[in-house]
Amino acid sequence: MKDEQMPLDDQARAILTGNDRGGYTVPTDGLYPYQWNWDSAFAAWGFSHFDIDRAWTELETLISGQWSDGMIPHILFHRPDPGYFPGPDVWQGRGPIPSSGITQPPVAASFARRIHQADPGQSRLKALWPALRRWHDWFMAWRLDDGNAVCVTHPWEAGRDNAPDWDAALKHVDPTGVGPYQRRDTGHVDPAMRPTAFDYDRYIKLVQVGVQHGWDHAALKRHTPFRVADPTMTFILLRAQRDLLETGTELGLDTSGLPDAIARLEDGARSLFNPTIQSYDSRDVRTGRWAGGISNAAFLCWYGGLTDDRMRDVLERVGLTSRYALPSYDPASSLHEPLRYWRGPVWPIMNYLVGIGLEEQGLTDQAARLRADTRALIEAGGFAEYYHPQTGQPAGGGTFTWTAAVWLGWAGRG
Ligand code: 9WN
Repeated sequence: MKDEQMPLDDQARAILTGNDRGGYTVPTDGLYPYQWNWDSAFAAWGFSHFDIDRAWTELETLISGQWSDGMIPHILFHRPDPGYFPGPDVWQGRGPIPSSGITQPPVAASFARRIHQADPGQSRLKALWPALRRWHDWFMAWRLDDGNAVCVTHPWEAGRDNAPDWDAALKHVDPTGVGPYQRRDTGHVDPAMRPTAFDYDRYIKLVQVGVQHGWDHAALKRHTPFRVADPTMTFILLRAQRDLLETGTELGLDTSGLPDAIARLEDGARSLFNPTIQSYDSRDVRTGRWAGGISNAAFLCWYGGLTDDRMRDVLERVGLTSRYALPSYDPASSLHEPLRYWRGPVWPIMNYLVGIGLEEQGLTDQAARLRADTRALIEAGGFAEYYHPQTGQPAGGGTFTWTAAVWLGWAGRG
C-alpha cells in the first residue's frame, strides 16, 4: 500500500477506504480483521475529513453492537475470519452482533463531537447520543473503584495490552487449565514486537473466566482475578463525559446526571496520582498496590481536563527525552522495551490525544513537539501501528487505519 509517489494525504485516504469492509473499518488487513471499538472512533474522525456520511456510518455500525446493559464491546465480529484469535466462538459475547465480552476506552463521544462540529446541520449525532450516554452510564455502574477511578477487567480493555502497568496484577491470574490454543498475531508480526506467552496465557484465561460467568458484570466484579484502576480509561471517560454534556446541551437533550458523573470522575482521576513516583499510575484494586511506573497514559491528564503543573516536569523528564515522543513507557525503566508493543514504542493515537490536552491547556510548545515527531515518524516510516522511540523504526502492523486518521486530522495538517 505504501507508495512513495503518492502524497501522504492520498495514502492516508487510501488506507481508510482500503480497510473499509462496508460500514465498518478494520484496524489493518490480516492482523486485525474485525471492527475494534476505539480504532473505529478514530476511523470515523479520519473519514470525516473527506466523507462525512461514511464517518457517521462508522459510529452507527459501532453502536449497533451495543449490549442490552449498555456496554459497547471492544470487538464486533461482523464476519468470521480465521486470521484472528480469540474469535467469536471463544468470546461468546451476549450482544446483538457476535462480540468480545469487554469494552475499550470510550473515545467515541469525543470524536462524535468533533465530527458534529464539522457537520453541525445533521441530526445523526442526536440519534447516536442516547446510546453513547447508556454506554457511559454502564461504566459508571460497573467499572468504578471505591475512589471513582475507572477500572479495567482485562488488559485488552485498556487498549494498552502488555503495558507494564498490568504485570503485577497479572501474576495473580492463575492460567492453569487454559488449554492449548493457537495464537494468530505472531503469524502476522515478529513475536519480539508482541506480548509474551506469559501474558497471552493470562489474557485467554481472563476470557474464559468471563465466559464462565456469562459476562455478567455483577458476578465478574466479585469474582474476576483482575481489576485494575487505569488512567487511560479514567481520563478518557472523563473527557468523553464532558464532550457528551456539551453536545447534549447543544442538542437540547436530557443531560441530568452528567455534571455529577464528571465530578465523580474528577475525584477518581485525582486518586490515581501516585505520590511515590509523582505521576498518575495504575492501581490494582485487589491488592491496593500501585503499578509503580510511568506510561504514556499518565499524560492524558490534560486531555481529561485536569490542570496539573506537577505533570509538566514529568513530561519533560520522561515523555520528551527520547528522539521521538512519547514512548509508551518510561525509557529509564528496566521494563522499557522499545519495540515490544505497549512497553516502549510510540503510538500516534496516544500522541494525538495527549497533544489535544496540551494544546487546550496552553502547553503549545510541547503539543507542537508531539505533532512534529508524529509527523516525522509517519513521513519516514509510513502508516505503522507503532514506532521505535529512538530510531523511528516502524513496527507491528502496517497500513494502519488510526495512524492514517491521525495524519489526516492532525500530524499532516499545516
Ligand atoms: C486486542 C486493534 C487493537 C487496538 C489495541 C491494541 C491491539 C488487540 C490485539 O490492537 O489489541 O484488543 O490483539 O493485540 O493494543 O489498542 O485497539 O488495533
